[in-house]
Amino acid sequence: MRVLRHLEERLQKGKLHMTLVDPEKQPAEVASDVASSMEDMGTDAIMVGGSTGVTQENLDTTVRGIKSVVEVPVILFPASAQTISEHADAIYFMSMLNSRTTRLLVGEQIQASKTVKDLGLETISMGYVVVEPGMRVGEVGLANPLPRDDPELAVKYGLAAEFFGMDLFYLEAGSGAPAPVPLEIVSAVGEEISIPLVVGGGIRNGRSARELVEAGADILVTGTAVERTRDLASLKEILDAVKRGNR
Ligand code: 1GP
Repeated sequence: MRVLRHLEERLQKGKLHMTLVDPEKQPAEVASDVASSMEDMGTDAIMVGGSTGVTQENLDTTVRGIKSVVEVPVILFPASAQTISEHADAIYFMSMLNSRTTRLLVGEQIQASKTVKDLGLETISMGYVVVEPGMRVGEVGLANPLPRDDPELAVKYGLAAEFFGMDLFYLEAGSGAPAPVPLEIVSAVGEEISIPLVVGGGIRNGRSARELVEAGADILVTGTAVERTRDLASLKEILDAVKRGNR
């Protein structure tokens, strides 16, 4: 089944969790173990990508390793057109809507388009907005980070993504952010847009996860909590908070 359709069907039943694995941060065997334990805990997809340090080799070996041990979809979360793996199930065809450079708005996507087609990768189009503090991705992406006290601007970005026909809208506080995207922003955007709202960056415990899904996030992404803690208890707490109330 196509990945987007699979995710949409699961979203009919409730909220989703995705695990972000950065190929630079650990060898492929470790990444595969992490992905496999996250699948056992109920994660709905594995995203593979990172802002820096992703090479064709570490990407391919990581994606292949993960694919060999999980059944959930493996989706590329690309930083540029340079590193795309044919072994993934799909790729986020994403635009950083608040980047100051046309390179991340549309330039990398133009460079990548023919390769993506030739590899037969499913594309899932996604509007991506970096929220303060933005961390590394905000810096390398030359973002004008969305102010944490401006839910109205966030809504405008979300609606623009929807009206462009994008499949998903992602609010990103940045990997390793000290706090997730503010709840006021999540609830304002969640109320206005009709495409699924993805929220990531700085989600470390069950309480944050629960508050974000209650505020209106449809899909939560965690990366650092997975890498850093390997603390099964807090990861389980996050998964349980996301899945609570799912049918
Ligand atoms: C990064 O939002 C994700 O794109 C994950 O962030 O590493 O802080 O969980 P964390």
